[in-house]
Amino acid sequence: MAKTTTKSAAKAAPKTKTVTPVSERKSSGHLDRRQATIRLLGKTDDVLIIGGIAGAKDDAMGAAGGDVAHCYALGGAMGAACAMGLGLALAQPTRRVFVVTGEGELLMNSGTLATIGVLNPPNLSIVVLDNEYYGETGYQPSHTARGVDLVKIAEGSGIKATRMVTKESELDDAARMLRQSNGTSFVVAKVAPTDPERVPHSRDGNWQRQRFVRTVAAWKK
Ligand SMILES: Cc1ncc(C[n+]2csc(CCOP(=O)(O)OP(=O)(O)O)c2C)c(N)n1
Repeated sequence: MAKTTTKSAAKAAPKTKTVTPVSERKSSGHLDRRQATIRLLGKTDDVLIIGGIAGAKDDAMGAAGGDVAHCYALGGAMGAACAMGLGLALAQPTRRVFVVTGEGELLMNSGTLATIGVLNPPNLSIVVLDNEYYGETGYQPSHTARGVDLVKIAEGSGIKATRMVTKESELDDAARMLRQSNGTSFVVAKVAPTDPERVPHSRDGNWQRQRFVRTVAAWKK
């Protein structure tokens, strides 16, 4: 009897991805995600950046000038961005470390904020791009669309320098706080649920990791 191979089964039942059309996406956020990231991070030559899964990594790379060595862009490891940023900030206390993450990713591992609040590295700056959707997987509404407030979770975790940014006029002040705070800083930017502009980048995670590690080591000297 002929066996059904995985390949032919996949052919018989093609994967479908339902995406909520842009016109049906409702969010309280209006900021342009890429422009907000650029304004919040500012000049990035002298900082280390962890770009979270999905659109956040494109926005992080977009703000950093592309697929550059000092920006580590996550793929697949949802929930890891803030934890990686924390480890990096502790290991590199003389460098500013930016984490750019989506609210969906942070919701997956929001307990990390408690550890960040306790350890409180002053060189760690976290930017959450909150579009109130799990965009990458088709724009399913996330918990922040239903009242969950990540700024309050950060504050309850002991992070003192926090800001919710909803308007362009609030970006510069938030950017200053991200650079100048004497403890970990945390900004949620309420962004519009538009598709993030993709940035071409290497998908070889091992190569990317090695490039990032080499950059950190070279900067240390
Ligand atoms: C453990 C795990 N669960 C689910 C996924 C699938 N996944 C990838 S990105 C994503 C949504 C990310 O949402 P958010 O961080 O809000 O970013 P957005 O796409 O909205 O910019 C999901 C559910 C994953 N990669 N890993």
